[in-house]
Amino acid sequence: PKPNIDPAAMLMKSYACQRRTPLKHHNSILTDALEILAQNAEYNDNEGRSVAFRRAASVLKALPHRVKSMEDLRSLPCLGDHSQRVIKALTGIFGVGVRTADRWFREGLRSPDDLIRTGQQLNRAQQAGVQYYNDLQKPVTKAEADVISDIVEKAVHAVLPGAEIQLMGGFRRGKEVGHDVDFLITHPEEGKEEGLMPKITNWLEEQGLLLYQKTTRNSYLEKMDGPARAPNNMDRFERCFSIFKLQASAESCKSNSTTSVQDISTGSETERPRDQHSEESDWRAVRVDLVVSPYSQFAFATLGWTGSKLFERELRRWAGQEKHMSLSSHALYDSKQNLYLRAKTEEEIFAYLGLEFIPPSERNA
Ligand code: TTP
Ligand code: MN
Ligand code: MN
Ligand code: MN
Repeated sequence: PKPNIDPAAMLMKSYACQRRTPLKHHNSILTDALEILAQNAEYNDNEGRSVAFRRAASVLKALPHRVKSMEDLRSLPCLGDHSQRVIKALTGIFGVGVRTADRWFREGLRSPDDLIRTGQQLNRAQQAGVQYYNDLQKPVTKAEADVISDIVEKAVHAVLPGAEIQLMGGFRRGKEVGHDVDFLITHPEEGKEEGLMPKITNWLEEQGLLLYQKTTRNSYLEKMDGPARAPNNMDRFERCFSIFKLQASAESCKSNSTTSVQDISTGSETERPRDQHSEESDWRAVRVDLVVSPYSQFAFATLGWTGSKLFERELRRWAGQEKHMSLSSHALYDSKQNLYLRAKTEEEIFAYLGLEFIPPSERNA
């Protein structure tokens, strides 16, 4: 078949200073994703990669129409194989995996709006991902994480007094912003934590604080997940992927109300489909991960859920290659002695691994 030739793509100049790049353009879903990757590369001190992503995003901003097919991309300058693959994945939507994104892309869909317009069959997670797309793109601040911590603490203590709650992930490492808020929950009396998650989510739901949740049960069995099993990064704790409904603070409410509804609804550019949550509301959607761990695994779960992801990967690599041990968020197994090493604290795990203890704030690898 003859390739479709896109004249705008064919005419695209390769230097940004040769082109007109408007503020509002037609490919923001793709350019947002590319710019996040550019930022990541920047954090990892990979300037070449970062600039490559920014150039690719910039080309799409200058395109006078929405990208309609992978063919369109092929004739564009500055869009290498890698950027093309990234675009293909469209993974910026919560609940959308690479396979679904790929199918949608091949069907010509390019944005959450397209999904709504064409009446795609969406599962519950994807519906939430589309509905709260704008909110979920916005970073979560430490202040917001603190408000959510209070809510989670209240919920957990309402259904199980004596339970312990710990802020995990990026915020435990001292980050100022994150893409979500992570919590680890346990109870000093082993067994008390069993079946805790549905009670927590019920409580939150009754208070109208949950927009979406999907709970998976604990499926960890030491016998089966132990040394015989290939190391797996996914853990088997009872856990809940959720989206919280977070009321805006008094301060930001005030600044919202100074913008009149009329201002917002003029001009079709700023109008949002009804199915998407508006940015001018007095609440926002925030991704929250809740994990429940038995007390005996709490130290391993704490270490596993603090991150960063690279730090975790390197810990496991060190354990395997240098110590002949297998580390997961559940346990540490010593292959030479054929036994599980028990630990009550992260410090003990570092000691077993023959590593100097590194505090959470210095695990931002
Ligand atoms: P994330 O919340 O994905 O990452 P983060 O908190 O470091 O950064 P961000 O600000 O973007 O949210 O994951 C937190 C930690 O949890 C990470 O170290 C990996 C771990 N983790 C698991 O152990 N199992 C899992 O299934 C997932 C998704 C994460
Ligand atoms: Mn996180
Ligand atoms: Mn993340
Ligand atoms: Mn998370």
